[in-house]
Amino acid sequence: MPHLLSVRVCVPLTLAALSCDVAFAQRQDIIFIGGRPYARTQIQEDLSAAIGIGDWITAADGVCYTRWGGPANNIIAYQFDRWLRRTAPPLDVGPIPETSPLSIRFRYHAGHFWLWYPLSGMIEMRRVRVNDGAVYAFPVLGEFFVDGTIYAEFERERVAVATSGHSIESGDLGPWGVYAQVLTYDGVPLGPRLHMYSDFQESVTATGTALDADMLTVSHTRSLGSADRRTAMQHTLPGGPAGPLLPIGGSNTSGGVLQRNLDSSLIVWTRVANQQAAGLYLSRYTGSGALAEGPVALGPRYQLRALADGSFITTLGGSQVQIELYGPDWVVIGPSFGSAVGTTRAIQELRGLDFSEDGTIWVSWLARDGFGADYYLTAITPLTPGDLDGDGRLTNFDIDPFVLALTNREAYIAAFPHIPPEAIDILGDLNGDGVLTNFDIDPFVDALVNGP
Ligand SMILES: [Ca+2]
Ligand SMILES: [Ca+2]
Repeated sequence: MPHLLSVRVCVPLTLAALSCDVAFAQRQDIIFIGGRPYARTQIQEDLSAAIGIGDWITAADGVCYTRWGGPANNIIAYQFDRWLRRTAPPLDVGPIPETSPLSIRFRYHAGHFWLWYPLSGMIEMRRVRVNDGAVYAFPVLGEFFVDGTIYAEFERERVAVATSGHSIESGDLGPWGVYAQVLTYDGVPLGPRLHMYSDFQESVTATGTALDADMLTVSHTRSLGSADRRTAMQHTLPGGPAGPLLPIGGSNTSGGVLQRNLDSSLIVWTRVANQQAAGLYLSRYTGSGALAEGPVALGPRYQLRALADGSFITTLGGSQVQIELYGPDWVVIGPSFGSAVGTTRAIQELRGLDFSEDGTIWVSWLARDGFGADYYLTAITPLTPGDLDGDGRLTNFDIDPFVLALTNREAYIAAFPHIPPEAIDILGDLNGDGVLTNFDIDPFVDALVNGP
């Protein structure tokens, strides 16, 4: 059995020889969520041109990658900016692991794709980077593990990994348990692999992990017979020992740590075990594990993605893709909104969802009926006053586009074809009268110098 850590070299992989200049059928409109304007951009997959847009989404820094199983059994990643422009050719990021596709986790972080997954008898993690058109894969973790489950979280050049299953130590099957370890991005352990919890009935599964400067947190759910589950978290220093079990929720609760926030608080999700429709709950714990807020009942909600300030998006069920946005105070912002700018098929299904730090919401979804299905990717991008170059921030690079939009709107539209013309008066209106005029010049300069 190959051991990834024994191959510590960069492996150049071939670039997928697919063109990236095929125009997607694109639709765009402007929606308001809680009074704030967003551009909603939708593109449709073009299978006749042999180009997909992928399904699972990972987004950060205003960049979105989608993942698709390519024809040669490799994972193909597609890169888009916040206006759904393709900013790189399709990338072949390596073979699909021989495991359930549902168990492959995929994240874009710190300029790398990260993939982690259990295999038969192994757990593996690798990161993949693109440089001058060449693709390099770096192994991060490869450990013998039977029936493993793996979660990972990233923090300041470190990755925290929580696993459950049978560890294999020196060729011997260890006890079933939950384990945790902190590694560098190159896979160098920063401490021992910690044995967090054991259960000889094989009834405990890791459900999440979080890391900050000196605290590693692992959550897990135990099955106490057929009708009861208990969820708990444990804190530890990266060097151990594992802390006591801190119960999360009551009886028959499944759940886990979703993430650690900028203020070191922890967001934890729970639901009554095996009752998806009974609803999702969120709680906030202090860094030391005391319940600070919640559980807040969200009702029947399905996907959940949060930002480090505590704001999050979640999805409703039903025959249309509907999303809700909550602020850092966990108060819902406006009514729910859809991912579709337009489709001719009646039933919509969510495929992938993410939320990036610039506030953009990314959705891959399909629309189907008795005759077929169409695949779409939508970006719902906040419109920031003064951000005339559309990168999400007001900076000196917006001065020339602001002047252009003010003095020659036709030329601005030609220079920024990805920004909908209806957005110009939203982006350029700094004095709040709804249109871009000379009266916005002074407030624009003021916002540039002093902040919005
Ligand atoms: Ca800008
Ligand atoms: Ca104005």
